[in-house]
Amino acid sequence: MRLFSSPPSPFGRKVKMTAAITGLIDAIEIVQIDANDPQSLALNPSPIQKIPLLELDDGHIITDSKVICEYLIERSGRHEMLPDADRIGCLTRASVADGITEAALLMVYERRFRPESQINHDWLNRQNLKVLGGLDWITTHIRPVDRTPTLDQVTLAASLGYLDFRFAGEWRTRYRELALWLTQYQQMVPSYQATSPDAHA
Ligand SMILES: N[C@@H](CCC(=O)N[C@@H](CS)C(=O)NCC(=O)O)C(=O)O
Repeated sequence: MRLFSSPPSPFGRKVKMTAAITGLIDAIEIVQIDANDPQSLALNPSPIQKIPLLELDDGHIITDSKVICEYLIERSGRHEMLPDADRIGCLTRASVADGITEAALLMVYERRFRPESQINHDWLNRQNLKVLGGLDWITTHIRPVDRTPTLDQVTLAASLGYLDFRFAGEWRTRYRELALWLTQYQQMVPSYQATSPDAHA
């Protein structure tokens, strides 16, 4: 299998952590996509030019990080990552964590792709409210880290890691419980450190 991703991608990080936890990481070749290099971008078979994308050995593609993670969980048989008894709850918490990441990513893109004079501060504020609303909600819904983390926990860790990476960890002052939660996650899940944007995983 080939995973098209890039070190800073929070969605790619989620998939890499899931691959490590499910024991499938060694079956995956990682193809680094450089968003600033058109030749590199052309390598990605995604029809919508997004990463991460997983290409199977038979050429089929799987897009969207949540779908890729579900595939890896299914293929590995590690169903405790997405327990039947709480499947919808787990996917909902994962969706809120993904929503935090999406809003944060839109804020990064707003500054990256517009000249300073055209940056829409109302839009930035709107996205920031989604980040804060998501963090508020997830604070009261996330569970302590298990020995095998569940998909929502992996998703949240990738999301908080992205806020650390792109927003200098500003969230930590207001969300101390989540900061503690992330410390525990980091201690229990070695692939968190291994997939840090700085580790070029
Ligand atoms: N819902 C998608 C989001 C993927 C996504 O937005 N990836 C970003 C990089 S982290 C991307 O490909 N951005 C390029 C673009 O939107 O053109 C997923 O979970 O995989």
